[in-house]
Amino acid sequence: MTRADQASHPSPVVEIYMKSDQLGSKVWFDPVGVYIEPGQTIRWIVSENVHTTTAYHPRNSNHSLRIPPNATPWDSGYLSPGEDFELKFMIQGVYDYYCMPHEGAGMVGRIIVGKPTGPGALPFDYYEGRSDTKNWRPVPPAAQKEFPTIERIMREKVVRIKVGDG
Ligand SMILES: [Cu+2]
Repeated sequence: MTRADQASHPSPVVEIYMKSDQLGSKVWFDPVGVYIEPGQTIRWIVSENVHTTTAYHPRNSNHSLRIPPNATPWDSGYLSPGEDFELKFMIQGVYDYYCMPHEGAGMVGRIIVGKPTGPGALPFDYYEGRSDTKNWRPVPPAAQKEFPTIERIMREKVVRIKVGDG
């Protein structure tokens, strides 16, 4: 690959930091919303506290499906400061994920790979009333409101939560 080729291609790895304030009362993914192209890799890195990155998928403790149906769900397990977890995304769509200990505190994130399609693009209650999804756990209200909209991620490509302005 020539230097010019490299410059015209997106960076192969995009980093998302897993953050916490000193008291652990505020926890978040930074950035909270990211747009990438198929073939790019996300690397989650813990800055403070202990976190997971876990896909919204029934295989992860019956959480509702909010990644493309043919994509493989992930769960990093608990990660400590300095540890990281990497995943390469090949299938287009919206991927919603959470931090296991902090989902109720609203620590969630959204990745869009190419086209913003799939269950992650649907309302949070899209599956209600279906018999095969009876045991699915809904996204908690505190988490629902932390997801950046698809429109905003498509427009800005990288969306960060502002911390400290109340
Ligand atoms: Cu967390």
